Amino acid sequence: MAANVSKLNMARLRRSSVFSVFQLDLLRELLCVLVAFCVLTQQSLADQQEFFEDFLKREYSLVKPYRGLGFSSSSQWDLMGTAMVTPDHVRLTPDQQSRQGAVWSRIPFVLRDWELRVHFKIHGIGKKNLNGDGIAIWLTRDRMQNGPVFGNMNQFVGLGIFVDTYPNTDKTHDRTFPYVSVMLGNGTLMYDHDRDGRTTELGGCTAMTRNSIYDTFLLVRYSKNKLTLMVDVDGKQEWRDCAEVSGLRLPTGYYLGASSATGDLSDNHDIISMKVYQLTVERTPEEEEEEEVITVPRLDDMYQFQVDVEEEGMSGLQLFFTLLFSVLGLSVLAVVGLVLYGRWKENKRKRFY
Ligand SMILES: *[C@@H]1O[C@H](CO)[C@@H](O)[C@H](O)[C@H]1NC(C)=O
Ligand SMILES: [Ca+2]
Repeated sequence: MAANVSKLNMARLRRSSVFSVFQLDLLRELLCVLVAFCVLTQQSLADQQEFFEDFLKREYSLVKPYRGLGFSSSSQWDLMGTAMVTPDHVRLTPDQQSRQGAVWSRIPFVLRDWELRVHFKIHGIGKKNLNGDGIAIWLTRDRMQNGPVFGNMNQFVGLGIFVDTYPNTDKTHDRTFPYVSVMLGNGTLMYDHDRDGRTTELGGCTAMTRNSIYDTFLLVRYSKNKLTLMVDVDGKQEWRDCAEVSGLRLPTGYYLGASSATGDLSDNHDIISMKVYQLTVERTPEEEEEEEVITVPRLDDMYQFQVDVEEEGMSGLQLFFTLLFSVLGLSVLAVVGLVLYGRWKENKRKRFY
C-alpha cells in the first residue's frame, strides 16, 4: 500500500517536474521574445533619436553630461566669473549679491538657418520683484567680456536675448516681469539697464520664468533674415509666440553664449541646455542672389522699431479732445459724402429723363 502510494507520488512528482520543465521552456521562450521585442523597439527608438539628432549640431550645443566643460581643452565651452558646472546644470550665478557668470562657446557659429532651444531655470528665495537681474543669451562677435549687460559688455555686436526678471523702470507698471526681449547690437547701440532696454528693444513678451514649477524654455529661430522668439513656460509643451523681427541681418562667425548678473538683488541663474538645430531651408536662385555678405548686424527697416519711450499715455483731456475732433471730422466727412451722393444721384436722374 505504502509502495503504491509512493509510486503514485513519484509519478505525480515526475509528471509535475516534466510539466515544470515544459513551463520553464515556455517561460524562457516568452522571455526571449520579450527581450527581442524590447531590443528591436529600442533600436527603432534609437534610430528615430539619431535621425532627430542629425539636426542637432553638437559642436554648438551645451547638453548633459557636461563632460570637461570649462576646464578640458577638448570642451567646446569656456566658463567665466562665478559660473560653475554641476551634474544637472551650469549655474551662472548663485543666489548671492553682485555676481557675474557666463558660459561661452569656443566655436564660431557658421549656420545660416538655425534654431536654438534654451532650457533654463531661475529661482531664489527673494520675494517677487526683490530678485534679479536675469539671464541673457548671446550670439555676438565678442566673447568672454565683463560688463553691465547681464554680465556682458555693452555696445555689443550681435544678438542679445534677455530674460529680465527685475523691473528697473517701474513708473508705468505697464509691463509684467519677468520680461523676455530681443535686441540687435551694432557696436554703437547701448543697452540701457535703467530702462530695461526699452529704447533698443525689437520685441518681447512677459513670461513667468522665475520660481516656476514647470520647465522653462526659450526658442530662437533664424531663417531668411527673419528672427522668431518663442517661449514655453506654462508646462503645456507648446511654444508661445513672443517676438518676430524680419529684415534682420546677422553675420556668421559669431559666438554663442549665456551670461547673468546679480546686483543688490539676486537669484540662481541656471542653464540646463542650449541646443542648436540646423534648419533645412530651400532658397530660390533669386533669394540666393539677394543674400549679401553682412559685416555689421543691421535691420532693413530700423524705423519700424523706433519707440518713443518718453511718451506718457494720453491724459483724459487729450483723449476727450482727440475723440471730439475725430467725431467732428467724421461728421464733416459724412455730410460732404451725403451732399456729393445727392448731387450724383440728381445728375443720374437728369441723364435718364
Ligand atoms: C547702429 O544703429 C544706429 C541706429 O539705427 C545707427 O544710428 C548707427 O549708426 C549704427 N551704427 C553702426 C556702426 O552701424
Ligand atoms: Ca531689468
